[in-house]
Amino acid sequence: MKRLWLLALLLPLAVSAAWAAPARPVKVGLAVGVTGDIAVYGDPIRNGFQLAFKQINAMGRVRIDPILEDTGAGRDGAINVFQKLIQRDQVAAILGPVLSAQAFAADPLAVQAGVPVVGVSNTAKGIPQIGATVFRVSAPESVQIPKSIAVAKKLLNLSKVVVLYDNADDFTISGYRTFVEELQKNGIAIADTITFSRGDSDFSAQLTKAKAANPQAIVVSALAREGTLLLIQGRNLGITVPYIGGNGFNDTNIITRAGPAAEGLIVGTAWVPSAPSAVNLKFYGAYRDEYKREPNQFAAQAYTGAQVVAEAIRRAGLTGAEDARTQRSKIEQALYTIKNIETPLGRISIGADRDVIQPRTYVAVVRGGRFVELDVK
Ligand code: 1QQ
Repeated sequence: MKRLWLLALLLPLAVSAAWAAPARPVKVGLAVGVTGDIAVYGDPIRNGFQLAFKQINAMGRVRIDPILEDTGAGRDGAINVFQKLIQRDQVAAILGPVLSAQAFAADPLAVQAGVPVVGVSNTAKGIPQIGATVFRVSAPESVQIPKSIAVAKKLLNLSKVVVLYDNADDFTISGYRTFVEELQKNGIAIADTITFSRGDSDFSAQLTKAKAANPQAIVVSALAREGTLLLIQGRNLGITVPYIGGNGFNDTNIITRAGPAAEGLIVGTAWVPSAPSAVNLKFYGAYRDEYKREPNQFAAQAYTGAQVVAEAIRRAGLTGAEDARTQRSKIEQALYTIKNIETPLGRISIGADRDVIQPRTYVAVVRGGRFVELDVK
């Protein structure tokens, strides 16, 4: 009798404890290119995701099963991974893919299936406009480039540049167009516009032409591999003027590889290690402990994307028992409610247009082998 009494007393406790942490984890797909020439982005992105989900699951308010799939560096790889995650794994949401070009190719599959996608590194124009389930936390180049050009103009007293861009990638083409608009708005003359294509390795013809135009700076819209080669080969050809790069240059590997040729490079960035918020300090320290290296912008954005998806899952009240369709539509709705949440990128919101609203972004210059925040008043 006494025992029964005890059971009656403890049963509600046991039941509510079971309800507090969802019975089944919610599956979230991570579509990341960790091989090929975009691994410089994919590595820190994967790390940022995995660190965030480890911490989130340890806190126990939601349970998430992150499923990592390597897209490689191309469009087809991204399409295959999206198909697998959506159909085989029945994921509730997808984080990724790395490149805007991959997002334009693969995100429509998720839109079709009603699966929310949160981009963490896509910065071309038009990403959330791919469809009603596509969101992003990565500040677009249309927000970043105007700041880099304004700062570079003041710092270098710019009146004449050459523009070099990769005409075979959606992000680099989009960035190129934004650079041109901003240069024109600022009255900076474009002495020459020179193209190359993703996969090229010898840029001597382009750089010789650029040098001949005698610019004060070289504006470059490129991904990391080509961007690094442009820095190195430019320096070898005697180009000493600074480069102004887009988001593709946002990684310290470029400095490690290009060495002194990276000095003076100016880049807009969504994250700086020194951002003093408690969330950023916690992220920075935990990342260094886990991976024995500094995080970068891509890691910080990935961590933020994971936080945003987890918060949407929490707000949607998912237990893990719902069917995938219900989970997907509830997460999609909850993503619109993300306002002013504390992340390593600062206090960000998701706008009605599904794009990130990030109050503070930065411009950095490479000095002494490090990215240094530029604050030109
Ligand atoms: C894009 C980018 C690249 C630099 C991805 C890391 O911003 O493709 O949109």
